[in-house]
Amino acid sequence: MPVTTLVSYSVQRVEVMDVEGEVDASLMPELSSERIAALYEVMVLTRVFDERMLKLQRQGRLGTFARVAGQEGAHVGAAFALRDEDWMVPAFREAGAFLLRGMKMEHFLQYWGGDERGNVFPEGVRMLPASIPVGTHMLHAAGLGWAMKKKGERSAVLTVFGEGATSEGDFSEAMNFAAVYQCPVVFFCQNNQWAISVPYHKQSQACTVAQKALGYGMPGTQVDGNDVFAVYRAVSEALENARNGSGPALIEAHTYRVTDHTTADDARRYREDAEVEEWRERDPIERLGRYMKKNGLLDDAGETAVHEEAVGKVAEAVAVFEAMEPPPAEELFAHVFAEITPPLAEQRDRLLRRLEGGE
Ligand SMILES: Cc1ncc(C[n+]2csc(CCOP(=O)(O)OP(=O)(O)O)c2C)c(N)n1
Repeated sequence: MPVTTLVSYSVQRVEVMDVEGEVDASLMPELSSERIAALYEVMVLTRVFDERMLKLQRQGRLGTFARVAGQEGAHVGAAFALRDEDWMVPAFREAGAFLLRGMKMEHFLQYWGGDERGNVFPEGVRMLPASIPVGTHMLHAAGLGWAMKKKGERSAVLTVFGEGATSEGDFSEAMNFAAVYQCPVVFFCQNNQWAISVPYHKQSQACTVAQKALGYGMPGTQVDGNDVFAVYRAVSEALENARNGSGPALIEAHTYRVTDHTTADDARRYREDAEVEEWRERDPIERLGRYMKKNGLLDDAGETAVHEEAVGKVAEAVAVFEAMEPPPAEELFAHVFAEITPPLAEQRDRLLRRLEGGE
């Protein structure tokens, strides 16, 4: 009886721009100077916003926040490839994509301040709210993609999640469904290598996330997630294939979370500073800045101006957020069940009585 190889696989990694900002011209995606400048501005705005969020939380002016510093090349680069008619289905570590897709910064602040009323997008923006439950939203993305296909829309869905989410059953169900029904969904994994304190090698025996695509019958590619051009190139291609009816794809952006998991975490307790420093050297914003300077798209004065403009925008949004009326106490109990359960109703009524001084 012969032994034959039924399937063999290889996983490709795409890199377009190195740490010094040198690009491989044959792989460089088509992007005008204006678009590159816009990309840079959103990435800087995201970084400035992220740093401000930490300070606000430390000063007791904000509930919590899942920081994104170091991951701007990945999620901003991916969202930048979307068209207005595409949907984005995010997790919770994509601040730059929320801003890029049109969520008002003051509403984003309101949301992380614990007020659900901040969870609003301008009319017509095709984006679902943040998904704090890890991985559940990938199923929503598959369903959205299926609906779009049935309606004959020529658009696609981009869903973003961490590598930890690929250990959830929801990932498997969503990937399988999307592949079987050839839904126009791009599964975009920000592999930042840590799921809170669990490193990737304890999370999975697969040496890449990208290779997981093989088992579902869809293409899987890894990109340097700190190289915004590689991310943009891979996601644009995958979205276009999806819009054209070629089905779903998985893209793994190999990146790193250089900050704590959230403002409630202290990453120094479970990982080495040297590892973090190594990744700081690969900073996606500095890398893009180097490319732009080498190509006459940015100078020192321009760099300062972009930074200052971002600081101004964030300060304005913080002022609007802090002038907002706090939510009514009963809001705490809304938005979980369509019809409130009796125990929750009892808790709500007790809280309201206490606040009125009756208990
Ligand atoms: C279903 C579910 N289980 C556990 C948690 C607690 N939790 C929040 S974030 C997180 C780690 C997620 O890691 P990953 O998917 O890699 O995303 P990252 O936080 O690194 O962006 C966990 C376990 C949760 N929010 N939801």
